[in-house]
Amino acid sequence: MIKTIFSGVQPSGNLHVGNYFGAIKQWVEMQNDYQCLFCVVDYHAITVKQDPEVLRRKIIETAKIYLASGIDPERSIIFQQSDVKEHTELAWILNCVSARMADLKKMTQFKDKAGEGQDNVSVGLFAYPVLMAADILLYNTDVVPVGDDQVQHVELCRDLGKRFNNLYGEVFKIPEVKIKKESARIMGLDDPQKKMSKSATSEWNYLGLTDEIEKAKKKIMKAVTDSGSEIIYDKANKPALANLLTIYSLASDRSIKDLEKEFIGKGYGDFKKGLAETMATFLISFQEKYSKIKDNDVKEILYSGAEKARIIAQNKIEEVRKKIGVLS
Ligand code: ATP
Ligand code: LTN
Repeated sequence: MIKTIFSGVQPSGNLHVGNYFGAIKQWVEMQNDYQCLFCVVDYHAITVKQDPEVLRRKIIETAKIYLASGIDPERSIIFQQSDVKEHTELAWILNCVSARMADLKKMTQFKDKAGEGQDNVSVGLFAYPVLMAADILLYNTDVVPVGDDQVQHVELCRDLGKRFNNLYGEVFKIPEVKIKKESARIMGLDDPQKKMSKSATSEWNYLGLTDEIEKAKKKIMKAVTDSGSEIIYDKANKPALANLLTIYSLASDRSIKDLEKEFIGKGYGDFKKGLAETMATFLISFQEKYSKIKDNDVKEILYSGAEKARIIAQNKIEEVRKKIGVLS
């Protein structure tokens, strides 16, 4: 039987090459072999403050990025999370019957995002991994392709699913996580110790997929580098260069070894110029596809995606409701 994959991106901030190489690119490659659901997870985005107008815009932009990347709505289901109410319904049920405070307190993303002010962030930010578990469990998902910052959340999803099954019998399929080793964690251009992130405080942290080309080149030229001048991949001693080499290799489809050879005897300046040109070519081609997609077409795709997703989700939630005793 054909296996199912489920994944999603939050419509917050500007999607960057980390999102693309870490997550979306592998979705595109998996479309031939799996039944795919790709969600724009807007109810995850509201765990932190959002401007309603900007959020509306970002939902469309995120779906456009899926399409421009090569997600095919004829083969894959693309939809908006808030359009399928079963996600929040199942999240509530899991909050009550499966999730424990102690599980959620361990989540490193929560600790990072909440920082010192844990008492003042929304309850939603704390409970966010339970909503993510609901997203995944509703669709009998086999595989969840994500970047490595989400691995802990998928593991929690597995635990919540198993705990429910132990209490009520086999209702949920327990999914596997899938990461692409070489691109699972792209680091920030301004700080190679932190992952590239769309909610970064500085725009010099990320290379946005819709960044203006000259700006993107400037970001590369300004990216921090390490001491020394040799172009070699050495993650421990040259983390900034290792990250730039990774991005170069992914954007050009060339091996890191090959790039090291090309830059023997050359310095960071030449290397960055090469990367800036390669990135420009990549972004121009991406943005050409992106700009051709019309908002109204995106809205229709999301609408019909939600109709398809809802059928699967409704079946699962009925089963769950029966098990816990709220459906006669
Ligand atoms: P935010 O900073 O708002 O949390 P984000 O940049 O981490 O956003 P998400 O929407 O949380 O992006 O992530 C979407 C997908 O992209 C997830 O699968 C995530 O693991 C992946 N991803 C995010 N950042 C990176 C990165 N720097 N490298 C590789 N994959 C990433
Ligand atoms: N939490 C994820 C986005 C997300 C997701 C999901 C990913 C929400 N639901 C289900 C995979 C499967 C993030 O912030 N990157």
